[in-house]
Amino acid sequence: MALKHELESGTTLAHPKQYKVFLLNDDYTSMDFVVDILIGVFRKNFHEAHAIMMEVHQKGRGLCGVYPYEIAEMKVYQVGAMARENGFPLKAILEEA
Ligand code: TYC
Repeated sequence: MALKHELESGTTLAHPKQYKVFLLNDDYTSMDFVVDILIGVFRKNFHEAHAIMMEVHQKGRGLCGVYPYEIAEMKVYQVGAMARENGFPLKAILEEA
């Protein structure tokens, strides 16, 4: 739906869909590695990263950020690649926001 200012100004602004990126829990990835991923890939500070990691650990998944599709997809890919390089099964998924 067009925004009010778009209707009033006669312009159409692009507002691409946003995608949520979630980390998934597993039994093997170290807590420290998940915190490092949240800081390095999702730009969280240590406090936020630790809280998200614990939420994933306790609830099964946790929201890491909301991005345009191409950015969300790249973050999912980076998590998978860094996890594989470090021998962990850690996985991220995306979902339409
Ligand atoms: N459950 C893992 C452990 O006990 C920690 C963990 C947290 C793994 C978050 C993945 O996305 C994850 N070592």
